[in-house]
Amino acid sequence: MRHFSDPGQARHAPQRELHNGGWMDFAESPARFAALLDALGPGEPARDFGIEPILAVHDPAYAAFLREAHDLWLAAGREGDAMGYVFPVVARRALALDRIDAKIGAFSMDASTPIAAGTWAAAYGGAQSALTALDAVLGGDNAALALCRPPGHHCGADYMGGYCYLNNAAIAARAAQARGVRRIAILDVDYHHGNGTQDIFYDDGEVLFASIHADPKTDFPFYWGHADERGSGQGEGATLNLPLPQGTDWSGYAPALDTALDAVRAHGPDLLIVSYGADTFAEDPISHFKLKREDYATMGGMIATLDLPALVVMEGGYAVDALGANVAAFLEGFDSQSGIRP
Ligand code: Q9C
Ligand code: ZN
Repeated sequence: MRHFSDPGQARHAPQRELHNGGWMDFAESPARFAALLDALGPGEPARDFGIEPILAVHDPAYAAFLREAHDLWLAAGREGDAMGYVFPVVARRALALDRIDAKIGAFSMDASTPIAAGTWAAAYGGAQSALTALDAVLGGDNAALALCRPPGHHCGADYMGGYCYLNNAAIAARAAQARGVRRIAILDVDYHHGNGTQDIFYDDGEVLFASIHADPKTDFPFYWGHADERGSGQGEGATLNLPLPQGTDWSGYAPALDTALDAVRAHGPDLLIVSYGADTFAEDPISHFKLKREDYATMGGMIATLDLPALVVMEGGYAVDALGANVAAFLEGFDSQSGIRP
């Protein structure tokens, strides 16, 4: 399948993140993007579809904040990356948001999502990559890959978190709907639960969100992704969470993937969006599953047997030296099975 990206995606380069009460190097580094381009080749450039498809998902005040946050940080006399430290768990909407510290807390779910000088350019470029790859699929490609970086699945309509600023999968889903594709399935195979994507579509019965992830009892993002979250209102039953324990290898993962694929088939979508994270890899430095490179080929092949037009968007994966090969294995597995009916 073809792949798409924007050079601006390299411009997001925060220095560090808060981790277990101290600092560590920022795991979601520009080196991830370089490794993907090294392994897969340069691919094709994203086209610019403008801000509207982003605002079909994200609150305009949040998007404006993302764009200006680092400038406000510098204007407040700070240096380095903008980071929040106070979070309004009470009366979130009623707050006066004058200081950068108030804004950044109100638009965040965590303190591991710093804003650097190039963050907006990178997030915007990544969203355009997803829209460009979507356009290839709606134009007749059976599948396409958006090399989004930063990732997207932890951020909601009006909050960032988990290294995510714009929800690329959600933006693509809403853009597809605007072009007449009503029923969509989002399959999230990143190690972490895609809480932002779940939030955005929680009441929406047309968009299935199915996710396989580390049990939030033990893993980020803790407050979402439990098996009893199944959607609400019109969306009741259109959210499927399949949490798995730390240490899960392919023998534990494959049955969950079968369950998720059955749910996708039952939903009857016209488009599949895969939020693909390679942080399920055994050697991932911040995650605790035990998948091997060859498992990604199997996974890709199983997903391809759905026989649906598919947009793949990159989410996490922090074993930088192995990332390119892990993504390539997934693509080879997918492409080898695509067009073959189950
Ligand atoms: N310092 C994605 O994979 N915090 N996000 C972990 C380690 C956040 C991962 C703590 C992990 C978010 C897209
Ligand atoms: Zn992840």
